[in-house]
Amino acid sequence: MLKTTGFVGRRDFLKAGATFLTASSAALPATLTAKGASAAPKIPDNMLYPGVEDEAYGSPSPHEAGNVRKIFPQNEKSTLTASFTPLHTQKGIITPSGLHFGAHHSGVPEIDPEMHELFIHGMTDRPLKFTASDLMRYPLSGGINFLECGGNSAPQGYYPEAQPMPLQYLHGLVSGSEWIGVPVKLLLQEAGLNPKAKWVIAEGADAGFLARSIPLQKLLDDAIIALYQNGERLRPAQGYPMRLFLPGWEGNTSIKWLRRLEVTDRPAYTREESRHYSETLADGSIEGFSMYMGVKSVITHPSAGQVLPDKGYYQVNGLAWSGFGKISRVEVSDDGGKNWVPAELEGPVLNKSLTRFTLPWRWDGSPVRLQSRAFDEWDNVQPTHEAWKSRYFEGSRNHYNAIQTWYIDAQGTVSNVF
Ligand SMILES: Nc1nc2c(c(=O)[nH]1)N[C@H]1C(S)=C(S)[C@@H](COP(=O)(O)O)O[C@H]1N2
Ligand SMILES: [Mo]
Repeated sequence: MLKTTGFVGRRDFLKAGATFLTASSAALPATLTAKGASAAPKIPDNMLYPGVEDEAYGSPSPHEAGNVRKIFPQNEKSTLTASFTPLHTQKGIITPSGLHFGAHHSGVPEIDPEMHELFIHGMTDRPLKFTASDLMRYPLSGGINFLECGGNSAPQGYYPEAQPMPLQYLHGLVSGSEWIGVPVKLLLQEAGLNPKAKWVIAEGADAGFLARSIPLQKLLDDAIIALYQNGERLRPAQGYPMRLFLPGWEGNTSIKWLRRLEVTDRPAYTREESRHYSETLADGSIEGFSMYMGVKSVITHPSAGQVLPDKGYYQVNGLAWSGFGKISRVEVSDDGGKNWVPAELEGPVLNKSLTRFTLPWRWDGSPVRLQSRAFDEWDNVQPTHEAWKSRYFEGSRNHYNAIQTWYIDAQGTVSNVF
């Protein structure tokens, strides 16, 4: 077991058991050392009277009112709004629907589900149209997947200096949900595909006519017209009554409020794929149709915006994901990437899904550089910040997936550094 750093391997942790905890108990918060637990607990007031009635649609405890998204509002130059998921509070691979990140180029349209129709037309044997209730009659399928904006973590790629931002602003344009809907393949088969068809133009019913060209193959593979998110109908901001959902692909291609799938033999080069979501490489050439979201991870605790109250024992944990498939392993370092220790993958490790990782760690109180790097089942690995920068032209910001470094100073303040 590598012991140059403060990480405690899972096996060592279990073997040492109580010894480890006692040895470090000086650094444990009072609640963990169970001081005064020998006396029976006092009966609190809330046990003396029955509580209040439940609500028809449940809501979080008022004591958790601070657990909200941060909104980047529309301004005089742009109708884009973005809302950032509080990743630092999320424990688990599913983001509560009310905390799912949002990216809306022209606001959230108000749509009556009875009036909204999806048209499938173009190079098909017959055109088709569906309301959401028509789609409900098909067999539904889907899975637990992440959704990430191509512009997530943009400040890291864009600015020459690391910005003093919390985790939520730096990386909060990714979330996890269970998405359920109709496989697009079923609908395309029913429409009958012209053998020369290669692309499908997907268009949303918002004021910006947001549209993307999608290779037909993806739609025949694992794409769905999502109707449900986390067990209930989509929220308006997530595309109610129906959205395209493309597991693992750039968030922008999962067209919300989907109204049209036009089957063609060539891409349309829409605004979103020529201007907004194409990348300029270091040599000045343009990389278009960069659909897959790369392998990525971030330590969510400790993370920028947090302060470690004291030296001693902490459970380092975070989230990893890859648009190509399953996460195979995550390694962590507390010496700026000289030594790497394997973290434990916790809970289900699913295809194109957020995946939890964790490792016990003892902080000795000296300044450290804490990092994680994820690998996926295809052996893709996260690049360093420098390697990422050298691939792209100055000022690029999309598809940033480099290793995140959190600097913890002697006071325990965690901040973003390169
Ligand atoms: N019609 C339409 N679809 C859209 C968008 C939009 O503004 N309009 N935003 C896109 C972008 S940039 C992203 S990252 C995802 C965000 O989905 P979410 O808001 O459900 O998180 O939806 C995509 N689909
Ligand atoms: Mo996006």
